[in-house]
Amino acid sequence: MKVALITGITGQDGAYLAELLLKKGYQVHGIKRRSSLFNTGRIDHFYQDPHIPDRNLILHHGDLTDSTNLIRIIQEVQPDEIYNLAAMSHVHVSFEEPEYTANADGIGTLRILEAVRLLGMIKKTKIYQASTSELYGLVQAVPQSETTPFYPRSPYAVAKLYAYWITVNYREAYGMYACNGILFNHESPLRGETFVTRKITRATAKIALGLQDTVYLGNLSARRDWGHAKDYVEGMYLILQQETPEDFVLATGVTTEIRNFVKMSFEQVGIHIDFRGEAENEEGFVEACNGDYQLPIGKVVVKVDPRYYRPTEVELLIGDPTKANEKLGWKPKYDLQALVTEMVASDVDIFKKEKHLRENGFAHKNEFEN
Ligand code: NDP
Ligand code: GDR
Repeated sequence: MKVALITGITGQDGAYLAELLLKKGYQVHGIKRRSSLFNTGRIDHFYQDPHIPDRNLILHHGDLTDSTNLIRIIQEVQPDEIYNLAAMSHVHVSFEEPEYTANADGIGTLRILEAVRLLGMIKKTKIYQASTSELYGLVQAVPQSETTPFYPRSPYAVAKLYAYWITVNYREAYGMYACNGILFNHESPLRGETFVTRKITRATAKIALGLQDTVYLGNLSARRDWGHAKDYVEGMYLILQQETPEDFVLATGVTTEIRNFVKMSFEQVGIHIDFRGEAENEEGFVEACNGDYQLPIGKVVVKVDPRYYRPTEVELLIGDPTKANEKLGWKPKYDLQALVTEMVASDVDIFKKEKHLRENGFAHKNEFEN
């Protein structure tokens, strides 16, 4: 039985990847952080109680900022494959926590590589590093491929640049099987609530159901290449199954403005949104509403709040997945429409339940939106 260790197993990608590897017959170990509240919501549906004999999902407390902890876990688990997905992954927050981000996202990767090297496991253990399209940053060329130069634009991206190159360096210096997956944005119903897609699909559901009036967003003109996380974790797995370790871009090759994602999301509930011209603080208002949900025409439901602007922005991402198509046989199954449909349906479901609880006095308004 193959053994995998996933850092960041409680995150969006960790949850989908763990499920995929369990289906493939792996024994899956995951590192989760100690927290004051339960933080395993995304993996609870396949969580296995520690008292189950021969269970194949095992969680360990750990942190990418703690070398001795990582060395001990890797020594105990003896993984065939490590998927290093743990990170402070929010670009905007990285401007507020730059040092911590460098520690977890940059040096954290070094800690994993060094642990494998020091434990003499170079020949046994393959390592996947969660690299990112944020590395491309300020546009140098499009579409962005494995050979496009990097120009990171945030403390997050700079930390991930270190992680990218230290992975390449350990591969070249020590012959490690260590690879970067340079993944463009991928989303799902499990996406963190403060990333823009999920923020929009949640707001769509809440506004349609009368639980919220307005959603405040930042730069609506940025463009992203969005795929579905389910497709992307398949790609991560394939990257570690090749003869020789290499780096791969995973992307859809299609780019879309944030404001168009807003429109697509609201269309799902029969609400047509129009934006007022090209002014900096343009607002989005209800142009037509013909679904089950009724909102007055002209009602402003999208507002721009500069607090969500980033000090330096990544304006345009569009990936070229040709290498992954050709060498891995990887092709995304979801297009953006299918992704939006699934995300909105999931959030409508969640908030219908919440509405029901609220209306019957079982829930309170208690939310912190970023
Ligand atoms: P999430 O933010 O959903 O998950 C991040 C995970 O890392 C969580 O399990 C989190 O734990 C954990 N984590 C954070 N800090 C630490 C730490 N110091 N020690 C141990 N664990 C930690 O991210 P995604 O699943 O979306 O992304 C996975 C990886 O892929 C990340 O490295 C991200 O930067 C990268 N990436 C993501 C892309 C995307 O579009 N989703 C695109 C390209 C790269 P907790 O649950 O306790 O917060
Ligand atoms: P990103 O994702 O920065 O691309 O990083 P995010 O969804 O946070 O932002 C995408 C774009 O939307 C703009 N935007 C807003 N973003 C947020 N979060 N909130 C808003 O209100 C808002 N309004 C507009 C942003 O300015 C940006 O241009 C994600 C993360 O998963 C990283 O970990 C990963 O490496 C990259 O994707 C690829």
